Amino acid sequence: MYTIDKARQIFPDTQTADAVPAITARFKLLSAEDQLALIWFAYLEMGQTITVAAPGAARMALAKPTLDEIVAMSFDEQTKVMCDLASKINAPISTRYAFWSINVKLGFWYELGELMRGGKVAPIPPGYKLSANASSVLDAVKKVEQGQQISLLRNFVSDMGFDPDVVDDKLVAEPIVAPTPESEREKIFIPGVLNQTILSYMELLNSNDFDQLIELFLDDGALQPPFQRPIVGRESILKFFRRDCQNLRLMPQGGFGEPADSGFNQIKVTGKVQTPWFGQEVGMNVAWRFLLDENDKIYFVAIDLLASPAELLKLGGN
Ligand code: ECH
Repeated sequence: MYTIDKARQIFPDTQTADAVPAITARFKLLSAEDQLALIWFAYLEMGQTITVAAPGAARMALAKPTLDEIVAMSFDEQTKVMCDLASKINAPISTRYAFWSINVKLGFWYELGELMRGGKVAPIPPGYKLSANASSVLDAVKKVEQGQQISLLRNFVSDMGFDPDVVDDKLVAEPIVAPTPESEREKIFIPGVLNQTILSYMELLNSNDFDQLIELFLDDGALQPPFQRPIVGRESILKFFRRDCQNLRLMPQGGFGEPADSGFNQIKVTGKVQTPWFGQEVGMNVAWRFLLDENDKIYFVAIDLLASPAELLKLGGN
């Protein structure tokens, strides 16, 4: 029989982008000032090649009152709010922030960045000099590929705020979009993969049809997002889909399957994923490692950010 822990080990030769957790860990050791300045410099540099899509009004509505509050403050107070967020200090805005879904957090910082540019919010002090450690972390960020860079920024933003043990049900997330009508859904073909569960998984996620998507999972199934622990059980996975997975574009390119223990099947798919934040400008190289039971229900799926594009080709037979 499989356990989630054993399932996590399928396709062990998949090389994930371990630069991302390594750089994230080094980032966490920096001072709040250095963290904010580093992100600012990294963001400016990335802005030369890619543009963030401005978040929609629905997402911004949740952060708007807080942004208005910040704009009304003095520069010193604004700087303190940002430093409190980075140092995860127990302060009103830091606590509020902890309850926002990742996309609300990103939208909040997107807008602060615009306000900093426009002179309405305190900038990073002109001429700010990063510590030696911080510039070495910044160099590391600049060296990895774009999909890994945006994953790093997302990690930095998601770790901020004072987290008094956030309860899932109290999380504040943007409204749920309607699933794409059946007639407008795009059919998925994956060379090497005929399994209908896998094809449906991709089509349903691309259509924001989370209610159908969750039906593909076993009750005690699990989903492991990149660099995270598995989310276990249908209820938790569905919450995650609704909260964090709207408007993704999965573009599988190839895959293969093979029988596993106890009548299960393991299937590995590789391809690209686009986030609504960057659209076609950034295609992240990912692998999906599926473990299906004898009725083709998903017991486990891991989504990995790959170390390099070469990993896309590491499919059966080598
Ligand atoms: C400024 C300076 C002060 C401090 C800060 C600033 C602002 C920073 C800003 C940063 C914006 C960053 C953004 C990053 C977005 C990253 C998105 C990513 C998405 C990855 C998604 C994946 C999906 C995978 C999945 C698949 C499945 O099959 C199942 C579901 C799931 C500059 C002011 C902070 C504004 C916008 C990396 C890989 C494929 C697991 C979700």
